[in-house]
Amino acid sequence: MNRWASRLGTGAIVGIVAVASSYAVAGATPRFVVAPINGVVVILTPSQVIAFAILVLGDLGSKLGFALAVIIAVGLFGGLGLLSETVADRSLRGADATLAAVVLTAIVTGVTGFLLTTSVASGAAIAAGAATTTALSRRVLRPERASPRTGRRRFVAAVLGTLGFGGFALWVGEEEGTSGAGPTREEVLGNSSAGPPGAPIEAIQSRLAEAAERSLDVPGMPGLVSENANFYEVDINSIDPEVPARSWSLRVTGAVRQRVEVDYADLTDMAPEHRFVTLRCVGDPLNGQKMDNALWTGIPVNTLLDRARPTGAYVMLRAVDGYFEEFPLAALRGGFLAYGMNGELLPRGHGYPVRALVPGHWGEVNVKWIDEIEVLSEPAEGFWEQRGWHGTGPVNTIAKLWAVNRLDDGRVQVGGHAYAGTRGISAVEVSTDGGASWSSATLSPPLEDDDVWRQWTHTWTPTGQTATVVVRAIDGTGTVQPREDAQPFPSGATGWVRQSIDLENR
Ligand SMILES: Nc1nc2c(c(=O)[nH]1)N[C@H]1C(S)=C(S)[C@@H](COP(=O)(O)O)O[C@H]1N2
Ligand SMILES: [Mo]
Repeated sequence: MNRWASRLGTGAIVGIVAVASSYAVAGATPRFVVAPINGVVVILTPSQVIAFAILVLGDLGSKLGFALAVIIAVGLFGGLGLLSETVADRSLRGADATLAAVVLTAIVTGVTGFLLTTSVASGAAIAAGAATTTALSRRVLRPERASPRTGRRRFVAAVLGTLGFGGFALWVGEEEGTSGAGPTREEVLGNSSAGPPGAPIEAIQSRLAEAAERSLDVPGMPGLVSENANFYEVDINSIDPEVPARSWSLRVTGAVRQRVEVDYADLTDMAPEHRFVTLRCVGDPLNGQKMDNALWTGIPVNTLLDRARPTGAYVMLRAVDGYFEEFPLAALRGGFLAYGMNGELLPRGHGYPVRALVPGHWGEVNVKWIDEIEVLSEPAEGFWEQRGWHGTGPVNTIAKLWAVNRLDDGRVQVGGHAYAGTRGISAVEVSTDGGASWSSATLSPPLEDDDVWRQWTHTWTPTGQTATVVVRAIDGTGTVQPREDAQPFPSGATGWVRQSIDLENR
């Protein structure tokens, strides 16, 4: 093996071990050194690339960004390790040079890791991983001390050792990153301000039971309430911020007569409300799955707005992860600040400790980890609008086709969910002949909230060997779901979901 290949190989191994060590102590938290680098990648990625990634690669887009961040991190720490070695070897000889290389590597990589993550544990783990690897590599990998054969064998051993360590770090890191100590679910959702102790949790349970009862029983079709673990997630960063409830606060700033600030205890001490709210991402493909519904616990945003007395007509919601979205104040008026989700504390991935819910609007303005409501006198652009999206307005009307079943009696059953924000769903129509004729689907009984989806189902006896099913929803104002097809970018997908069913093989 020549000298350069050996050096690059050593650098790569030092980098991998450093990054893996950080993961072992930090897990998928902002203390993992890839997280801040991923944040910079997200900010610097040109909007065309983001649009391409989302449109062409779907979810893969953010995974590619994350993979790029991992590569940058490995390159950074590997490069720092090599640099340290080079400096040491230029100034000293023999054992002194090795000692200097190890110490210098520890200091340089450790300090860099700490500066990136502001975590002593992560910085120390990086230093330890990089320095140990450097020490080992100088004993084991030096080409001048080995014959080509043993050199190759040692290199394979080093690679296997690195992979083994990486696997170990992944396994250890899995355990990290669960929300730290804060008020418990019982303390928060079971607070007694709205009645006897435990009353709010009972109110949640009865509303969830009511929704389960109203769900249509169609095999393969999700119910009216999405489980927290299955609720879709869209984030600008691959690693969610970790925001302790005890240090969280929300400020109302900008064009207001009175600045307002509330902390977690203030918010959760107010009389809670429980609302079903459906969310859908503007990037959701026509028949995609980025649409879900949950029972949220929180307080109306108006409680804070009324205290602040805004003088401007726009708001910019800002969050701990650097995300920001702007839209008319009027849309936020009926909004909600949620800290509970389906009877659990709001999960970290959905905005713990507190998120905004804006009735009838695309998911993107439902800002998670929210820490500021800035009232503006002039309109401005949010994170996604700066990247070409138009996702701050009300949702498009959509009927999904999520289940196709062949019943024992030969009939065909189709079903799905329909959503039109606060306009509501008044009907869903189904065609089984490609749009020539239409019938009304059966709808699930409505949930008693303003911004919720409904389920629909339709069963018929087929005649031919294929059937082309088309579905369209009619919103609460009587408007039929627009027929023209459009991609999600920039204003949300439009068109009617159409699916050809091969009846012979069903
Ligand atoms: N702070 C913050 N809030 C955010 C986002 C984000 O990346 N950061 N993503 C938005 C987008 S695009 C959508 S569709 C919804 C998704 O909410 P969910 O992940 O709880 O489903 O959150 C919105 N709120
Ligand atoms: Mo979104």
